[in-house]
Amino acid sequence: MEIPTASSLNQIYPEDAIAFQKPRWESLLSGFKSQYGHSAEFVSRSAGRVNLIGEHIDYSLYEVLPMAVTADLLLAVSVPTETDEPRIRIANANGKYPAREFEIPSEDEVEIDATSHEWSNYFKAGLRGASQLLRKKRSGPHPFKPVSMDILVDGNVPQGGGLSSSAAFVCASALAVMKANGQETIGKRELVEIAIVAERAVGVNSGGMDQSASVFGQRGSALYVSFKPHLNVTTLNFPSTKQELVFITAHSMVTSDKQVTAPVCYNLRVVECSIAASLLARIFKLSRPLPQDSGPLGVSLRGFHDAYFEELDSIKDNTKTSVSDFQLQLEKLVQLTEDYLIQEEGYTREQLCALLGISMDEFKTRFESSFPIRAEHFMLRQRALHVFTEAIRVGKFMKLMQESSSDDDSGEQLLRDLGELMNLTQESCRDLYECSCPELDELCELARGAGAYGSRLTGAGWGGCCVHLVPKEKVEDVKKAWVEGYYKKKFPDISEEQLEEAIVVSEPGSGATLFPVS
Ligand code: NG1
Ligand code: MG
Repeated sequence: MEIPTASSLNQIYPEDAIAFQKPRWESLLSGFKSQYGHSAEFVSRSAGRVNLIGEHIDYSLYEVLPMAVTADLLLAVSVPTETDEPRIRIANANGKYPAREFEIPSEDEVEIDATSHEWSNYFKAGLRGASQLLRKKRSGPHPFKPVSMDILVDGNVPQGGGLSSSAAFVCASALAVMKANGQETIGKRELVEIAIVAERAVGVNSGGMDQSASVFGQRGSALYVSFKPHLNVTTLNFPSTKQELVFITAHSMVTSDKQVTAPVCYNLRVVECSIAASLLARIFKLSRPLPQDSGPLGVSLRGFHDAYFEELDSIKDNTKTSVSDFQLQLEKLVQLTEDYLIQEEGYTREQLCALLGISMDEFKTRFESSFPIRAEHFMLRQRALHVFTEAIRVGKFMKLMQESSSDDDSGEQLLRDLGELMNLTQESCRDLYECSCPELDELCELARGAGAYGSRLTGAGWGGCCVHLVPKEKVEDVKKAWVEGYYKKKFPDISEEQLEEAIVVSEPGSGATLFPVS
């Protein structure tokens, strides 16, 4: 499946978005001209996303269910030929981000300082990923030589909002670099795979959900993304119920700066999950070490899951019952976690070294060398319980979506069931994964009180957005509850415009696209 080329905005956006998008694109292209004195040649675009269910399990290689949204990241690009050394000039339509210029090393990797919070790092990550791929593709007698690019960026995915502005930026950048360097056809999966690895260079050991949704987005559909045995994305239709279902996102106005908080939040969770996988493998004396997989640390809970059940099958030990159904396997893993990862208070490094039979040096190499983390206690029990139960919820959500399409009753029960799964996710994120915050909890409570069927944080959490499944006739009630019970109370000076930006009815949008400028 290849990245589509669009010739009109109608191919990218829904009808009612054109009135807003047209002037936005026009101002991007005229802004480009005034910035560089010549016209852009093409626009590369990739989308933000809302995750409906499956939170913090992509890096453990479990399936997730996001959708792309209409908010996106645009890169207007030209390829100037008159420069001596290949170089990048990049500016942003948002004045908050200063213009940058740098040379592209012709053989080495482009350098990214993950410790500095620099907006152009996201472009560099895309550039790095695309260059690696181009080098591989053109390794013959005419090796890859990067071209210069002039770029103007315009993004309207809220930053630090859990709608994945970062992945939209990295994917659109990698796509732009491919196109600028003459790679006219690019596979969607190829683009996603390079973007996943590339984004980690920015300092966060992320999974692959965001890039998958950003690139594969399909107007009107949700996406079912699996990572094992390899990346696979299928579209999933929404059930056709009489009672129309609407997803609304609300921004808590707490910006979660994932890069800054990574050592105690996101990256620490990735490490905890990987340690849990290693420890479970050790406890159950698996005969072989867990295979290296595509997760950020190479050893994932899904890796343990598959190895454990494979081994059960192969020894055909009658005292242990083999389970082939995926959902039952997950339930078994929940039970094993409860029975064997018993330390509610967490595990110290010293305890883990003893339990894993490794030295402190090895522990640090395996779990702490990619990015620094800060923790005294590793909460393996809670994190693994979240991951396994969340994977179960994704399976149930998916099944409900699929089974219901032919259902012609009002669909209320179905929406309630879907909503209930979302509510359980929120509970698990709050209590077991500890990635919510009081503001997100509050927005969820208010929404449920006003008629939402399901409310949960979306994305990494610790701030940012939450997503709500709301029957259409309750949308106004839910908005009112937030405005009066949250926004106006917490931010008395909040403007109408800010409110409009904070509360968004999210429609499933299309993914990465190239747009030639004539
Ligand atoms: P955010 O912070 O919302 O972009 C992150 C990760 C995802 C996934 C979710 C939690 C990146 C690029 N994305 O999303 O891979 O793990 O959190 O489900 O870091
Ligand atoms: Mg992000």
